[in-house]
Amino acid sequence: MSSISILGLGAMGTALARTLLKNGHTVTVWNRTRSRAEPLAGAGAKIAESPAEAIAASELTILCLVDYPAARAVLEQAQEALAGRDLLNLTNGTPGDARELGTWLAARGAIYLDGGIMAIPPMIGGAGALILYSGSRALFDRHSSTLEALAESRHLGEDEGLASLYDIALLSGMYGLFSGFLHASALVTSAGYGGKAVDFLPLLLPWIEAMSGTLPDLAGKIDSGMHGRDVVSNIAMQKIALENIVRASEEQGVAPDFMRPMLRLAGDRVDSGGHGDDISAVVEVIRKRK
Ligand code: FVH
Repeated sequence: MSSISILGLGAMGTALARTLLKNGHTVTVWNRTRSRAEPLAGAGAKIAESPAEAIAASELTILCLVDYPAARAVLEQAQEALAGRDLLNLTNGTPGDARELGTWLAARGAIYLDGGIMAIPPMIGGAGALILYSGSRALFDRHSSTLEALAESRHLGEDEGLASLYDIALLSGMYGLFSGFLHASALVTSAGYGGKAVDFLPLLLPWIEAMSGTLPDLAGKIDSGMHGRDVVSNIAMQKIALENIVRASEEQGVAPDFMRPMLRLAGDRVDSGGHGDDISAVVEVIRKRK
């Protein structure tokens, strides 16, 4: 069993601390608002009086704060305690944020691993939770059995920004799904039809599953750049479908705000001569807009 400190006891930090305690680890906690630490003391955690005290207390320190400025503010209070310490940051941010923090910590002699949590707090320690890691492989290997208690672990590489890049990419997929679901639900519940979102799900879910089956083909086209290969639903046709979605939404009094950007991007590809391409070709349009 190892000793772990947790800095940040919001919903996620608390779930991490509770899971580590349940697994028999020695857990030290610190939170800006001390009252959030007290229930954990009842469960066996030690409360540190400062971030520096927490970092000094354990073999591994995990940060889980609202954002990177908060993480940096906490670490700045503990600069004297950082040299030679293992630090894992599970705060959500960008690849640039992770690399910048890695550089800042390296200058102070700390060893840094970044992580992206692909789970919500009740999933921590259970099946289906995944945490992506990048940065120090040595740190990851040293603490791998501790990390496995939290979630399935995957180390993506030494570049500290990788976990965040893949975390953000997975979240993008999730928000794409949510935005499609929200728009579709607004349509079926719109004026005059009296539909219910719950009744629509038995139609929507198999449709999404069937369309997910086209992703390997689209992924191959994205990787090869061969967007015109074996196309069954060309983008010029799909542009008209998107125009119909926008017009139908307006007729139904539903704002087409989720759908307009997709129509514009597909339209840009068609206008630049890509009529016969697959929808995968939209990737070329958004890459150019970097
Ligand atoms: N909760 C979730 O569903 C997601 C799942 C995926 C990963 N995220 C990320 O995890 C980070 C923490 O999220 P959280 O859910 O624990 O967030 P909160 O419950 O809002 O707690 C925020 C903690 O941050 C502390 N804090 C905020 N500002 C400061 C600051 N300037 N200095 C020090 N600490 C600060 C706050 O402290 P307090 O308000 O209690 O004093 C909480 O401990 C996050 O990156 C998610 O994106 C969660």
